[in-house]
Amino acid sequence: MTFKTLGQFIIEKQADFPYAKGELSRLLRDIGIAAKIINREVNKAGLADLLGEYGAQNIQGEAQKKLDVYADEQFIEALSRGCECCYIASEEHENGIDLSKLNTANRGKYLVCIDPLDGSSNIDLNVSVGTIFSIYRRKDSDVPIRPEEVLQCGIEQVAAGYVIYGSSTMLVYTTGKGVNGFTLDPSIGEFCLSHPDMTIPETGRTYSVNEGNYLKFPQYIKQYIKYCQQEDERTSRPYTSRYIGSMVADIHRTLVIGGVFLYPETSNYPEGKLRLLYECNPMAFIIEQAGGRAVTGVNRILELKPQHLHQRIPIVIGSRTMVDKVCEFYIQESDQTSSEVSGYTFSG
Ligand code: AHM
Ligand code: MG
Repeated sequence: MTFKTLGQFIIEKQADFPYAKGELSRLLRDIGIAAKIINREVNKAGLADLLGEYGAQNIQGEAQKKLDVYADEQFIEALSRGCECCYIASEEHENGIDLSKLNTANRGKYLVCIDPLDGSSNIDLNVSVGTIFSIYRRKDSDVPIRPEEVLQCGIEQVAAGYVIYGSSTMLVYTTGKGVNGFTLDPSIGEFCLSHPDMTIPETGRTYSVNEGNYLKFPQYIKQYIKYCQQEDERTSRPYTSRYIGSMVADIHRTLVIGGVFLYPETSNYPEGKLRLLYECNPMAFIIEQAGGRAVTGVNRILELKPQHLHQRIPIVIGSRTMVDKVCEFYIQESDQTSSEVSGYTFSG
């Protein structure tokens, strides 16, 4: 049986973009290469002294793991080598990295936002972790880059994807024309097309939320969780609860079998925990492209105008009818509390 490799697939799809001269294809290929290198290290982390803390904190005040730092270095190196990307915003860095300052020949047309190793608190436990990336196009690549250029709305993403380092390693991405998944064949070291044209089921039977935070959730989330737990044959309730605590793994399951993933605002994280640029926008783009929906509670994530690099937001994402149901509870609560709205700035 012959499989199409990621490289072949990317080249075939290049023709879908009228402006494409191969840069985006090369950028996606570079990301694929970095993912393979990280996969190699994740697989042997226990043997190669790559587990545990690095001994520093990132901008979020979170302890960095050795693999967080390793993955971050690999992506920056891979993206710096080609000249397609001129600016990187990484979850691990306070400020964006202007690659045109490191290499004056770099006139790259693309900006990349990346969470190099998401869910890294799971890494020492041999639980799936992932990489999440998002690519934007510069408005004008002839003028020097300004850091604010990376604060584009999610609808402007030209590509987004994730890599899941799980029982097998997969790369799933979209360029706005559907979602395709590739599984790494370790015998040939290539990502091969295994999940063409992925679509998320219209509804599911799984809800995914850190229920340990239940008492800290807003009322509409508590009500939705109770709704999930109630018996109702017609809607296949009670739903099953599944939460890995690794966004990539939780979203991957949600994409494949349907369901809903929620990380709402809590009293510990009043704005939500997950980051708009590195986590929520790319996942929202993928899930919408697969036919699902992604909101903050009621507002579409892809239309939020980012305020700063490390902005966090609440997220409800997954099968359309399940997200719709959460929105119903949100609206009911807002009606009760005199239409209080979230205070985010929107593009439209
Ligand atoms: P990270 O980027 O520091 O790894 O944090 C993000 C992770 C997500 O993968 C996951 O969905 C979430 O944090 C889990 O948080 P919690 O442990 O609070 O449930
Ligand atoms: Mg993360």
